[in-house]
Amino acid sequence: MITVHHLNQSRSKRVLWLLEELHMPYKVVEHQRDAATRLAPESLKAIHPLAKAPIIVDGDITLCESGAVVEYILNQDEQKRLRPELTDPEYYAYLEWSHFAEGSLAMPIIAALFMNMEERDGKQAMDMYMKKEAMLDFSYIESTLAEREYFAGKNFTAADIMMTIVLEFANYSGLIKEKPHTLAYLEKMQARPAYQKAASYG
Ligand SMILES: N[C@@H](CCC(=O)N[C@@H](CS)C(=O)NCC(=O)O)C(=O)O
Repeated sequence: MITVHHLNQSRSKRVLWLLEELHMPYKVVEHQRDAATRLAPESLKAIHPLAKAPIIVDGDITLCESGAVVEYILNQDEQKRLRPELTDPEYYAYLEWSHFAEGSLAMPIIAALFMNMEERDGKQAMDMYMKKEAMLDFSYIESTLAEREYFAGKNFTAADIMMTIVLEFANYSGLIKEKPHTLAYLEKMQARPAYQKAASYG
């Protein structure tokens, strides 16, 4: 059985959510962020040298990096759900959005969370970069969600699980407040029972 090392308010919600959607059995070990630094505790370092959530352990395999963990779990699913087949026209949209979530979108969003904690004059290189990235990324997301129900197309896939968590971080920083399709999509994802079960871990 898969053991999920879950850090509160973190990307490990993706893994719990996916396991809930697939009705796969799992065990959760909870780790709490340091209240002052928000960093992961030493207990996570004992599981994997990177000490970043999510981490799963399944027999001899210990795996971190949420995108890799999601693919690992999808590979275990005999019914092959939540990832379009290679021959499905939705496959490459699935692939692009799954990678976009961590490869492109996470960096400016996490940077925004930290920048909001500082006094800034709005003229530094990072502020310029953030302005450009935020406009580009969230306009692309908004126009995609204006014309399709889910990121890959007509069907809910694991790409939605990858994207929703970073969109939640973005919403927290006020980055999508003028994006009605993105906000409606976020609400729809958060209403899914499997999401709610995952969110109940904190
Ligand atoms: N790209 C990695 C990011 C992992 C990551 O940064 N996780 C955060 C939680 S969302 C973490 O463990 N932070 C605690 C720390 O860095 O001490 C992934 O998708 O798994």
